[in-house]
Amino acid sequence: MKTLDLRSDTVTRPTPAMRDAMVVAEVGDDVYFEDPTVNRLQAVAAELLDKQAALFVPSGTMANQAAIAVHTRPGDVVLAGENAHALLYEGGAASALSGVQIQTLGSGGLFDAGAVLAAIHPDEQHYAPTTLVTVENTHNVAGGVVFPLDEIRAIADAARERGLALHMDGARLFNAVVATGIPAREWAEPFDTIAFCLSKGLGAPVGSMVCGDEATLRRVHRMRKRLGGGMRQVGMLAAAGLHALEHHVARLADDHANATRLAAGLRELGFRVEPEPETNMVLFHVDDEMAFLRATRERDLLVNPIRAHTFRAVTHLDVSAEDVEDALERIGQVA
Ligand code: TLP
Repeated sequence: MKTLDLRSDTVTRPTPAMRDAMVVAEVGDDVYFEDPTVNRLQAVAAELLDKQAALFVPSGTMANQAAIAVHTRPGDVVLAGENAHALLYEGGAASALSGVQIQTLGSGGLFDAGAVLAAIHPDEQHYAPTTLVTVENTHNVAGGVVFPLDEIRAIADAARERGLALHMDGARLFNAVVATGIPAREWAEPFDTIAFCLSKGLGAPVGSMVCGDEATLRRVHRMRKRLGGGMRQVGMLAAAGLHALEHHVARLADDHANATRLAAGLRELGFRVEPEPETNMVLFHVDDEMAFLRATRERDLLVNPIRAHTFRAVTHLDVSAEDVEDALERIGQVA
């Protein structure tokens, strides 16, 4: 039986065409700025997001943490949505490496400008300075929800007025782009830094980008070095990223359609699906998580529990429309 892996869009394997592009990539020592393929990827990313500069980093975690480090000082407060990846799933890096506290706002990954204004600490000795707002778009455990651009703009206005910096964890920014038709540069405009991943829905084996103005990116660059992320002949990985940006953005619409079909099928089987999928993730309710996990694993179907009674299924490059029907059939056998 074919293993159906719906744990995450991180599990994709490079396509034959992507592997071909990797094999023939020109390379050089990127610490000397001499890898032409990395340089091209960085130029393409900066252009796409209409920012002055972009930097190739090994992971989404490093992208977020390098950005948090340059926007803050130890002791500061960073505002973020509920269950932000940078808070829950980055090994405690924000506190361990930058010495900041993350304060969450709103629910389901979303919050509004009023919540930001209400949370900002007064400039008084008792309080830690609030210096950064981060927005996760789309959200990894709230069900791939898109953060509405109007709300982002209102948050950015409020944050700027109070002197806060803005960072977007856009690990799945291109899912938001494809779901809304709003170009990446419009999403990026309100932010000082934007991180996006090549290794999620875009299907590259590794790599993320941090984009922003030149002065900020010089500081991110030093932070990447400090974190051990200075890489050498990584043009082969950058080639995968370039291939992904060229060939795997529009096809995210297929993942979204597959997620919508999966949600409908799960409902037909009697599952409560919430929220309605907007992108490539489906969250569904299960009473007995352990029994469900065991029964699905026995049928070579992989899905992750993400909190009590809730499973996450993610569609991606290696999951076809037929695979979705197959997954529904296997779930039907255990439901
Ligand atoms: N998310 C992974 C897990 O770590 C939970 C997943 O399967 O969703 N930002 C967001 C919004 C993410 O979802 C992730 C990975 C990251 C950052 C970190 O990226 P990597 O894994 O490249 O460090």
